[in-house]
Amino acid sequence: MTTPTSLDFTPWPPEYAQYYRQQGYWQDRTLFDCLSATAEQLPDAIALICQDQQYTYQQLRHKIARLSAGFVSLGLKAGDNVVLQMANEAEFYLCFFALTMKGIKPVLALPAHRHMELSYFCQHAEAKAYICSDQITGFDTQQQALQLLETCPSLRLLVTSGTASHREMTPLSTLYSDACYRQHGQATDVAFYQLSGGTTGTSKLIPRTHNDYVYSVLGSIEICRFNTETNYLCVLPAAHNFPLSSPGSLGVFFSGGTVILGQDSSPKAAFELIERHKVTVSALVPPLALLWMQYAPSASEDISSLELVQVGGAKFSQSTAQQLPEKLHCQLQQVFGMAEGLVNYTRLDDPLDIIVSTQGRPISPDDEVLVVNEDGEPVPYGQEGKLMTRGPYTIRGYYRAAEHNRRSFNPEGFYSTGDLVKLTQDGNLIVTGRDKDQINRGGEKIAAEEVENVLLQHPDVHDAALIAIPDTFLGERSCAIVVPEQDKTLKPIALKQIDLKRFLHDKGLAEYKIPDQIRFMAVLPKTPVGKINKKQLREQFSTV
Ligand code: AMP
Ligand code: DBH
Repeated sequence: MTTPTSLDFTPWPPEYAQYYRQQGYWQDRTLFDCLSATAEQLPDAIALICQDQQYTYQQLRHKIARLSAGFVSLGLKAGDNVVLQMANEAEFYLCFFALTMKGIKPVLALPAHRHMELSYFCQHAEAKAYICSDQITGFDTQQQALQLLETCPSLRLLVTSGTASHREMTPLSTLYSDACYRQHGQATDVAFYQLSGGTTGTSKLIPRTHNDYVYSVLGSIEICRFNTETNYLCVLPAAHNFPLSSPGSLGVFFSGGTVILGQDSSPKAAFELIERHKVTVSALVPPLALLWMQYAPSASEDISSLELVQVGGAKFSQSTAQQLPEKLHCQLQQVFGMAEGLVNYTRLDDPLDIIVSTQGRPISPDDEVLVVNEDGEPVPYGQEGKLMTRGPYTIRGYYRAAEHNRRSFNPEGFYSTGDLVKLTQDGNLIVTGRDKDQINRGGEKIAAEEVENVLLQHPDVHDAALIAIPDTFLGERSCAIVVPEQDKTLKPIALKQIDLKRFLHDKGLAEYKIPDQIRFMAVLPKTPVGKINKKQLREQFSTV
């Protein structure tokens, strides 16, 4: 077998592709085909509600076809990459489908990303356009766009969903042309890029094909029983893999329900939407679930329409999971997924103890799951090991990351998730820990190395390590241990937490990656082979 080195996209080996097709997982339908199928069956059903806007399926499809023609008239074409950064607004879905139907591949940046992340995405993907929202609180995306234009030579176009405040910006509203339903590319092609939480210096781009993504959504619809009666409230960032595809908004669009897009995830705002639109299901990260549960007993809103709350993105503690059904008067589903592919669900008819104590089992009978020890050998049921996986919707390689791919995928194509799990006899997974150098801050992933590298750029920082500290609300928060440089008298330079945080902020690092705490040390402890001993640091700092 040859290991891909410079390929942008590592395809599944032909025998796997053939098998996945034979099994009916890959149906050779594009994302837009699936939306169109619903629009044909239920043209007048409400697809999307966002603030005072509302679209039927027919309207949504038509608007997408008009926008896609506009993107093409701007000179974008099949094979081009763009960076898409949107708040929770209808335009996100319009752009997502309009681009992917023409073979233009968006990198799905999150609203929290800032210059450091965005410029990396633009450069790494040689993006032709930055398409942004005007509604990201506290962030001037148009100013950001101009900065990107200066630093990213490939960028030619800047598009905003708002009113253009600079002549370099094109308003999205001017792009709607005569509807063009013609698609470019095939279902086997990469449709867009998701982002990994990352473990190394930068987050990785995850190429998802129409075929594999559509299957992950259709499989999820069946498990979560989404149908025409589903009213799904999306309050997590719409582009994130969980609310987009598990089954998420795409699951709704492919099954004929209604997406209610919320801008404010706080319980009061969300409960108002639940009451007004008779929401039946929503997806939350654990800290948000906790907030909703705390608010519910005193809520004046009627949330009795809620049937199912999905919780995922980070470990949901068993004791909190136990309380969710009675606090929110609905069913709980745990979701353990990753933008690279594999998604696990507890099933709706599982006994309550499975739902509260496990993170569920894979979508597909052909998701291959291995739990292995240090030597790569499978461990017995119930024993902790590293989770590796391969399957019909799990990528075989990141985009343009040959070296990283050699570490993250074994020669048989299994992806090393970096999660430590136990597999129960009945096939459910329990997440027990992690062997990747990452902090999971309430579902937001932070690659320790990325933050350390930026800290090291400070002239007075000699060494730095980012570690996870247990946190009752977030699950984990981040703590940077910093070794200051010495002055001429060999005394450590006095550094202030606030100045270092500002430094990281000014470097353009996303806010959620800025350490919650910073502690100082004269020297970092090392392991016998000379690596920073993070285990020791975690033990030392976990109680402060
Ligand atoms: P990413 O690769 O950035 O999409 O993040 C996926 C990672 O989030 C997984 O590999 C896990 O580490 C973590 N994760 C997602 N869902 C859960 C869950 N329900 N319980 C524990 N960890 C989770
Ligand atoms: O954390 C994740 O990335 C995640 C969680 C739940 C995910 O990608 C998913 C479901 O699809």
